[in-house]
Amino acid sequence: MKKVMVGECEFELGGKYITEMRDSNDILDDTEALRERMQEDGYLLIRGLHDRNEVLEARLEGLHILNDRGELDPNYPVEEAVIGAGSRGGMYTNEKLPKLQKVVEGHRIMEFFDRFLGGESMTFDFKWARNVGKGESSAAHYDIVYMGRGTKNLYTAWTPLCDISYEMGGVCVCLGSQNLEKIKQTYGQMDVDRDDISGEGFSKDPIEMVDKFGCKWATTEYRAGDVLIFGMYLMHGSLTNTTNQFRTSVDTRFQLRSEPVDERWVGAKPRGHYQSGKGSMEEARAKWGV
Ligand SMILES: O=C(O)CCC(=O)C(=O)O
Repeated sequence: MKKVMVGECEFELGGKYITEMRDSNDILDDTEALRERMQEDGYLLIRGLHDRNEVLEARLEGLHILNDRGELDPNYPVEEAVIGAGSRGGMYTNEKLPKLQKVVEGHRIMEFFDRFLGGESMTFDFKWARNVGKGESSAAHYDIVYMGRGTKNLYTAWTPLCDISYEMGGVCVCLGSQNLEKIKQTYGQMDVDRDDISGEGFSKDPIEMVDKFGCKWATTEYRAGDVLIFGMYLMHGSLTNTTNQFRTSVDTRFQLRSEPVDERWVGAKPRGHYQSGKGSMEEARAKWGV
């Protein structure tokens, strides 16, 4: 059986802790069915929504920046994104990435959201373009705690910028976590800046999401062109990158233009987070009783 790493834990895919996601390409033209699927599964995986070549070009645009910074191993072609000695990867924040913008603000995704949301959609100007290094993963979290000052009818689109194997570690979601009312009413009301609590996530222990909260993880291998869409109250994280190559991906946000917007993430120079996140999540969870 295939083994996958979530954080520090190794699980059998198809076992008690983690299963394979399903895609929604069969219902892609049926907007009502997509909305129902989102309610039911908490996510929509759409294969090949983007033009694969445009996605790969967008990735290369970013990799050249990493290469100029000396973060790639010079013994390999830039496209292989082999991690250089001592390199930490991280996110692009101020760089201009027109090819990336062309994908993540392109007509395919905007039209999808216009239809799915039932009105003119918009996307935050800030894009979370990530280069995830060896041994790294994202801990379980809701997105609402980072971007919840506008409408709650907000969606994340997570876009792999290359083919992402289980070993390279794409996003995994926690099935049923969109219905964990107590967590939504406590952790889900938090704002990392207002409350100055650590933004590192709700839980670094993938086992507790299953054994304590009754959810099951789901993931897949992604291909450049795919997109994974989910709402603000779906607990998610990522598998661990166990390869020597950067896992390149970008996450972006979409909402109706007519609804309130979280001002931290829009404008020519989005303000972003402004607190250091000193407060402990463990203490906050003990107080909330979750
Ligand atoms: O790419 C990752 O590891 C995390 C992405 C994420 O948390 C998100 O898209 O909201």
